Amino acid sequence: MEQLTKEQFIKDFKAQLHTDYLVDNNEATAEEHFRTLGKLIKRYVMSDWLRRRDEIVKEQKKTAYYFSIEFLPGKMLQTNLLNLGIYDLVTEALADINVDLTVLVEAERDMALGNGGLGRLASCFMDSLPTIGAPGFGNGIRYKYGLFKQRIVNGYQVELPDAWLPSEGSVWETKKPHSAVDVKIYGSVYLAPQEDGALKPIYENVKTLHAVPYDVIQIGFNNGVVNNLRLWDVELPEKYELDYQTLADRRRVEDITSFLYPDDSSRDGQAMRLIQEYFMVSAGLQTIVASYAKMQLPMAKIHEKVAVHINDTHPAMAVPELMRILMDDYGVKWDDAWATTTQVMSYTNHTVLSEALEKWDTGLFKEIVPRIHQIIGEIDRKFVKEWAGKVDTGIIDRTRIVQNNQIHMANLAIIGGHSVNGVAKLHTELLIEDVLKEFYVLFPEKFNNKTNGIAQRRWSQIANPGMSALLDDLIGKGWRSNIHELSELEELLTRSDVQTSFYQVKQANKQKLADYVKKTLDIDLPIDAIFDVQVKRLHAYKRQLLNVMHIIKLYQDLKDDPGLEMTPRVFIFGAKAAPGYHFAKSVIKIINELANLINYDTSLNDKLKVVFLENYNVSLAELIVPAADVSEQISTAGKEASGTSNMKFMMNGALTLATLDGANIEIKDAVGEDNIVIFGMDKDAVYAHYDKHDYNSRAIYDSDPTIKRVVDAFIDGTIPNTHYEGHEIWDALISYNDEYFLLEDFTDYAEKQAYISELYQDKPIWQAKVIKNIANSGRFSSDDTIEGYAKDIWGII
Ligand code: OX2
Repeated sequence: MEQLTKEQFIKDFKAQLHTDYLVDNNEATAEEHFRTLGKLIKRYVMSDWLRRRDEIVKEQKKTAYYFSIEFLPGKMLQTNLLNLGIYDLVTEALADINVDLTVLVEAERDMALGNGGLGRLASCFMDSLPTIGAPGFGNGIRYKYGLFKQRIVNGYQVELPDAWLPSEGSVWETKKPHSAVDVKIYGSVYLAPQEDGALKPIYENVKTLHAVPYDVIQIGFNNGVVNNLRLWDVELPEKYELDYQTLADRRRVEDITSFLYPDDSSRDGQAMRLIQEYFMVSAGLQTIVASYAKMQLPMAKIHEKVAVHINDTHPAMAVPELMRILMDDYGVKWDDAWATTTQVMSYTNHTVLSEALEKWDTGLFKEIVPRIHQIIGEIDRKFVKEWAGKVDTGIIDRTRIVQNNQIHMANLAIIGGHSVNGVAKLHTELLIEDVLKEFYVLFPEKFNNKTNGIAQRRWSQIANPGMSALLDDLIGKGWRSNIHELSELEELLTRSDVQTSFYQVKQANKQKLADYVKKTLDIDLPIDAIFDVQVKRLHAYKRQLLNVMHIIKLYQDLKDDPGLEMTPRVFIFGAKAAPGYHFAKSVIKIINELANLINYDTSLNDKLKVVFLENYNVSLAELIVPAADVSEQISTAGKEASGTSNMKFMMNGALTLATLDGANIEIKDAVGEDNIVIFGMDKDAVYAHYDKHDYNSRAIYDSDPTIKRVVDAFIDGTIPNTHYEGHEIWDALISYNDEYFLLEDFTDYAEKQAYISELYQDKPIWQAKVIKNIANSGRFSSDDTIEGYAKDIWGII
């Protein structure tokens, strides 16, 4: 953008306010101020945005498209100001006219079109792609309702719709009706032989959806590059309005882009989900192929200009859809279409949990996307034929796409692409050795690792301005554009004035969080306590329950001996449970009731506090992460693919308490064993139990009185109002043999927690570790991660 002055900005701001709202600055609401600023930002970047588009077309740059059913940007205002390089100017200019930027920030609603790590990673990549100057665009769905809003009522999670989208639309998006495309679903299709011997698909009774794109600006950091996140919305096509005569028919269409993850416990819900996936994939690919076609290059060489990334299995239909478009719309022969499709596509796996590897009923495919069903059948048939006689038939049976009338989406993505990556070293190893090992036999060359990263600007400069200012003082401002300069802190680890400064920043951040907790929950948090934080989705494998068990132990210890010397602790949780995930909801109830029990027990003398923060989301994370002393990353080894909050905490100077799982291992490698606290079984120990079937939680329970007492607290009335949930948990741990090995890891976990308490007392040692963590966090930048994707997988830079 052009050089901007404060005066010019104020002029622009006031004029925009007049134009849009007919109000003067001092009359406008925070919401009006926010939207006005958003619009101005868009105006300022418009020429960069257009230039970017033209340059890609003119120079015929190879472009990557990141297809993801989730994007979780949170708020965009601060990131956009920062990346444009006008954050300070705008803050000051607004202050000059009595407008407080922080109030505007509050007025923006979180864009939560994702559940957790997977969607947040996609958004970190959307920030990093323009920042490294790479032509990489997002492709997803413009859900009207994002991830549900969580309220806690009587300790229980209640889910409310998240109506994030204002009626006038998001300020960051631009609707592009002229770029709309039609997507066909349902009906039937048969192949009619043509004179030249080719087969032409003839469709009957299809329903047509109108896919309208909304382009959301993605601004690179201080480099004038603006990329695009394209989100698709559904509309009723006027041309086909007779297909949708009743209100119910129309509603059903509108619902396609209403919710992120519609409830898929019914067949209807599953149909909706499948339509969402196809809708996004088809609309995206039709557009991409059409713009490639304009280049007038051979269609069978589309991989030279286009890369499509399948983020988790949801967009895996990109493989047959690209085949369909190339063959049916552009007349490319199967073999040529297949050769180019497999070079266009690449896939990231985000989990080893088998329940998350999507499988679809073939009947549903046949009904909703009949042509795609046919093409998948043919890909599958050819796959089996190609490998017959070359490898064990068992391998073919287990890797093929269609098995027992189910379509395996991961298999489709792997067979139909040229790259499969895991998201941390251990995760990729596990894919190769275990989860996808038979694919590794077939296609070893496809496998590679890309350890996750985070958009460091958001998690340092925006979320932690206090720390950022301190870093400027200590090592200069270079780290703001080159995060690796943080390593210069290595030389300052033991300087006591530096340690004190970092400590003061942390205390101020803790105070800010404490104020929020006071305001929202009316609980007083002592900021000299250790702030011990576990924020992430609630899932059994993430073991929030292990954390709970340790809190129960501390509570019991303090009740036994109220005079017990103990570093005061504040345990902070934030977690949403999937609406249908019963066990996870019971854990939330237990945490809340335990918090009530502990927080109001004056005999504990403020040594222990527990808070469950409602509605954990990106904005809340920006408040919580900078305030943490301890980062809990305690999943059963081998289960957490990577984790990304672990990186955010580290960057903000929290000490990681972790199992050797996911990216925790790489954090350990980065900071050294002395600067992270590791406990529990490693992946080999966990797998040894799987192999030998020798785990016996009841034996541990029977032989260890401390553990027995903790576990019994779930059912002996210690925690009020949890009769039902307590029994459910007790049963999971004892009757059903503790699937995630909490009991086995408990003793070590509690010991390491005691060690942390001691360590915290020794400020110079603690602070040196804090600074060491910050100093080494640069390696988890998503700029670097995405550079790996851009070079190795997509070949776009
Ligand atoms: C998450 C993984 O659980 C997490 O470990 C990882 O850091 C994140 O993806 C980004 O890669 N849904 N969410 C995930 O996997 C799936 C499936």
